[in-house]
Amino acid sequence: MQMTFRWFGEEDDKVTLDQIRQIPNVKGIVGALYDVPVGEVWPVEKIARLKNQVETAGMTLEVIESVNIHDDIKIGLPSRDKYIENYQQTIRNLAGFGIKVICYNFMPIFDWVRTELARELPDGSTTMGYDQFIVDGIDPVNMAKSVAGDSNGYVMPGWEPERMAQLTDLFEKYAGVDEQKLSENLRYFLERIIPVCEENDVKMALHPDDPPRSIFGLPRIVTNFADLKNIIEMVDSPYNALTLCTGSLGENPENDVPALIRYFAGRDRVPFAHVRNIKHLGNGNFEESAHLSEMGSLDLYEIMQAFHEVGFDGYVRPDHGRMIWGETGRPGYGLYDRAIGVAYLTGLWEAIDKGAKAAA
Ligand SMILES: [Mn+2]
Repeated sequence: MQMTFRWFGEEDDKVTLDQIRQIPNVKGIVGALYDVPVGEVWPVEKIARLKNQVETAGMTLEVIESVNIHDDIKIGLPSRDKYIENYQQTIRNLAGFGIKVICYNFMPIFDWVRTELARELPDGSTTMGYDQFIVDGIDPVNMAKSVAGDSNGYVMPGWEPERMAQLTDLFEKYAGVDEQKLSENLRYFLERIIPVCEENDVKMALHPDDPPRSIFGLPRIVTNFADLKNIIEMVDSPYNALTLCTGSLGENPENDVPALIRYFAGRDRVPFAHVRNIKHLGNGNFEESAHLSEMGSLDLYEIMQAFHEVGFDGYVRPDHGRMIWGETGRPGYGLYDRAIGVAYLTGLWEAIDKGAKAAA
């Protein structure tokens, strides 16, 4: 297991690389370029600058989250071929700087969705929550406006204002795209991308949909065991892989997260994992709890045990954290609670690892 931490860049993250370096066990940064429009080639100069910043701070840059997929690829428009060519070139450019994993998602229009970004918990911390009843009753165009106004001045991933302005237009373009069509479009993309990944030793790691179910009538194809199995079989290569996000998959109580880890990480298809807890509140509702097992609905010990059992040596990062100790900033991405998450996951791993060695 290689512990990493997500960082949004000098201009757009209150958390500094120097702070991250002081979290025990964090060796690498999960980064991205945020000023390259979706669909364009990532310029080598900008990748070089990011890598240099991270290495100057004493860490490595081997995981990118995310290189986003242009909607024309997901919709299957003729213009997708141009965007796929650009994506291939971005893979080559990133490989030139030692990038090993690219995290991406294949959700139409929206990235992850929450209905509350600062729900107060009994201990006074705040966290993100999701209420299915609110989502069912909402006009997504208005939802986008409320998120834009409620994220402390930060742009939420996938919720960039310029995209949100085109929301009505996007919904029209997706009108003919059902789950089968979306799935075909993912296959089309992977068939053209994975050979380039194989040549350049970069793994594509698809992040599950969040929440793992259809919302706003849009198709979702990365939600459960059957979906994940279907995806890794579309192109049978270790380079066609998954980002196993315990929180996103765990939002559906029917997903057995340790079993998913044993199956997919056990087949060498999980180069990157997001590990966090989630608390089920019934009727599809949930909130993001602290990482500690007893604070939520997932057993983080069993999750780390499952990774250990299959000899996992990929990259891990704590996922979203709560806002604690008066910290303000990008929802889900403060310093303190994520640092506590790293310490907890690292402690679990050390205990599991030493226990396994003692028993051997
Ligand atoms: Mn995640």
